[in-house]
Amino acid sequence: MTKKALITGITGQDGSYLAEFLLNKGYEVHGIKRRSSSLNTSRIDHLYQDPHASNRNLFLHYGDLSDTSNLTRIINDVRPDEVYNLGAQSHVAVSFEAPEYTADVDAIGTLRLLEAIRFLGLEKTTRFYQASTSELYGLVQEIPQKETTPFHPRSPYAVAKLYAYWIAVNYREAYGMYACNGILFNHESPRRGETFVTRKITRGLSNIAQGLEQCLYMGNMDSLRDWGHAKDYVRMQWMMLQQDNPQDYVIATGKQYSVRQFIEKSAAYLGITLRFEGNGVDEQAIVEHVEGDLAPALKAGDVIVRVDPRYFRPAEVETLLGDPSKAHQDLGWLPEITLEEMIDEMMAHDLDQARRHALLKEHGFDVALQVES
Ligand code: NDP
Ligand code: GDR
Repeated sequence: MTKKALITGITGQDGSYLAEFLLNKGYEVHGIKRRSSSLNTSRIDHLYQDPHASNRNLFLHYGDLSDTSNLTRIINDVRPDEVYNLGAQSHVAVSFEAPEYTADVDAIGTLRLLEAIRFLGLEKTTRFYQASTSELYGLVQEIPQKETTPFHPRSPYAVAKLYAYWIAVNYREAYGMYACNGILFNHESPRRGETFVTRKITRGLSNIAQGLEQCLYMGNMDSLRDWGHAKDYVRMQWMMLQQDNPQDYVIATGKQYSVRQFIEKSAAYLGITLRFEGNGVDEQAIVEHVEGDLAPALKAGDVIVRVDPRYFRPAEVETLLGDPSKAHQDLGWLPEITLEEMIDEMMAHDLDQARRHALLKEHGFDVALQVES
């Protein structure tokens, strides 16, 4: 029998990689996408199947985590073997601006899904994965953080995710549901949203190298994170639902770098070395040396990164470092993609985009038409 999976957040970074992964495993994949005024499916367009084609195995349903009847109807129609709840207002800084919406979608949205599964009598057959987060640790109580480390959330996003974490545990204990939490540390890729710090850096530096922008404005560059690759992490999301008993797992690399180090490594891809001067709100990064031809717009002495306090958060999570030993011991999971490989992939992608824009800007569309003819 073909297994059916339902993914909330299929149009997001993780949802797109998970959909690919499950389709490769032979699953019938159903995804919930939101109605928006412009198209929001660019991450999964390569998976799109014509609704008229036979043998389809990818189906998209309009829906929203704030809409109980809609979620209940979709689950009733699909009757999924596995539900992956990846949908969320996932930006920590934005959650300070939209705390109530974040709580509705990230916390109560999770409850709505669990309740729909139970209400439809599927609690013994449908397995549930909850996208929990290292942000739960917030003001960290122990280094590195593992499954038993106490939580201290530091943002409306993290507090909403704390509710979601515990309601998944509660449905497991109260109703015997196969529900589990993946406590995932930051994971990135070329598909990462453009306003998260890693993508902001790889995209910003690529644009600056090609003369499309002058300077990258950053928040707290001392912040320390444990960054992995999204492809490695979605594999573990699936593995967590294939066990005899549901359990919660930390997924991380066990290595930590600062935002400043991420900038240095990304700049190195372009052949640029940087000198950081000042600290706090005065800090800036100055080009020391340019090698090769990947950054034609830059020369020594250019200031390409400055701190802008508007990106500081009302409460910051200064340091996160995960201990993924339980995932390794129980499931044999280890990350396969290194930070350097991931930065290379992100830089190659964003530099390619920047070059295209720079070429079009310089020569106009007419040149492209001439080449075509
Ligand atoms: P993204 O922000 O890339 O994707 C979020 C997805 O949720 C998008 O498909 C988005 O739709 C959808 N969504 C947002 N609001 C709603 C809503 N009201 N109803 C239905 N769907 C909605 O996140 P990631 O892929 O990076 O992360 C996936 C999950 O994992 C999230 O829950 C996130 O909080 C969590 N997480 C992420 C980590 C990371 O480092 N990436 C680490 C730990 C946890 P649209 O495309 O229309 O915006
Ligand atoms: P985070 O990711 O808040 O950890 O949440 P983000 O990339 O936004 O920030 C990481 C760290 O970098 C600092 N920072 C900046 N961040 C952004 N976005 N923009 C800046 O200009 C900037 N300058 C410095 C931040 O202050 C922070 O310390 C991500 C999301 O994917 C969550 O959904 C997920 O739960 C967690 O990772 C684990």
